[in-house]
Amino acid sequence: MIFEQSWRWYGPQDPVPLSTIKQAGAHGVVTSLHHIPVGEEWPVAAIKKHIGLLDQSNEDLSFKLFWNVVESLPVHEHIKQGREDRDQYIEKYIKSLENLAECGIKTICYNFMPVLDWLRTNVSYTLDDGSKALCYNAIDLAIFDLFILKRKGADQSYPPEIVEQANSKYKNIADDELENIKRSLLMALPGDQKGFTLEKLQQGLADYDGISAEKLRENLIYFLRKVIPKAHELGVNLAIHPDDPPWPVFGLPRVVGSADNLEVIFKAVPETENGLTFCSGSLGASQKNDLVGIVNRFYERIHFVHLRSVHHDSAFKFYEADHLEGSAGMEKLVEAFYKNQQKNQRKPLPMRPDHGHQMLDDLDKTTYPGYSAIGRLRGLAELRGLERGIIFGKRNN
Ligand code: CS2
Ligand code: MN
Repeated sequence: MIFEQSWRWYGPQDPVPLSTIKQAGAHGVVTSLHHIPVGEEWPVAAIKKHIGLLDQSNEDLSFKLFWNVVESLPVHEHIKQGREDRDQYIEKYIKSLENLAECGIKTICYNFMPVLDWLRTNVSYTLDDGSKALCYNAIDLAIFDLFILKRKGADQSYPPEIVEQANSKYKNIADDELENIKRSLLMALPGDQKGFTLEKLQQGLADYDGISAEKLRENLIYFLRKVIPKAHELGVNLAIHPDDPPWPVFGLPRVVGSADNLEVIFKAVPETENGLTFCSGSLGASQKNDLVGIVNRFYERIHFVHLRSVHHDSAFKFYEADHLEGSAGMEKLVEAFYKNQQKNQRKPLPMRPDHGHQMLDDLDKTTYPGYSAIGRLRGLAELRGLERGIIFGKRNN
């Protein structure tokens, strides 16, 4: 197979249980220790306890689940900001890598986005078939930035036509639409129960005052220069997740959004343990990114794959499409993985169907945005079919 079928699990508090993962046909469980505060060491005992939860679910069935990827081992903000005490957090990060390696977990996903992770202006965008998707609309983002956050200089962050449209939409906006924009943007990230408040966001932005994209990149490279030699020794692969969306937001720099960005990061620290989580949805949010080109260019460094697609209504608005639709060009993309795998003789890469639509019975349930069961099950099933078809076609040609 091209991919090791995988599924993200948020731990015991995840409304989608391990039994669903089995029935979705995934063996690889992508998970994290969400209860440990960012920056703290992950003790061996805590890692083993988490593995134990999977083992329990394996007791009576021959269908076995295993923890194949950590998503994420988050990087403390002081490392991203290059604060004086960063080395202390880097040491703890390395300690966590050692402990994970000791427990046999050797693929680690992380990101380097300041303050925020993915950002959407509507986490319940209704599609024509009645299912719900995550949507990003720069006009709504500008409304939030200009009129709710009231960030100094916000109007300079958007093209004039967006500012103009935000101004005119804001004049007549309904209260519930405005509330939905605010709620979506401040959404608790999966696993982070506490959620974001306006004040926390403002404080986060203030902490990055004066930190340019150049500086952020330097701080990433500083981190990698310390961590990658250790990962190399341990046989651990780090896999940076691209920024989503792959451009600056709220004046915060973002430096992991294009092939050029990746080139700089990989050149600075050439070991292949300095790797990539190839996320077609995040990279594909920018129409400038050539997804197949990125796979071909960086294949040896891709240690983990997120597959999903986006539909661009315009250069300023996209929503998450069905996995085989939208702009990702999923057939060509999966084929590119197949060809590179043949050439490089690599084992199947862990792949999960990043997000899915909220649909069918899940429409009445509360789950993490993008992480309801049925939409991801549909995505995974379609991708599995595509994968089988490609392998079958190539073998019989
Ligand atoms: C994920 C990211 O849900 C998602 O979009 O792909 O949140 C991802 O887990 C992190 O950025 C990785 O550190
Ligand atoms: Mn992703």
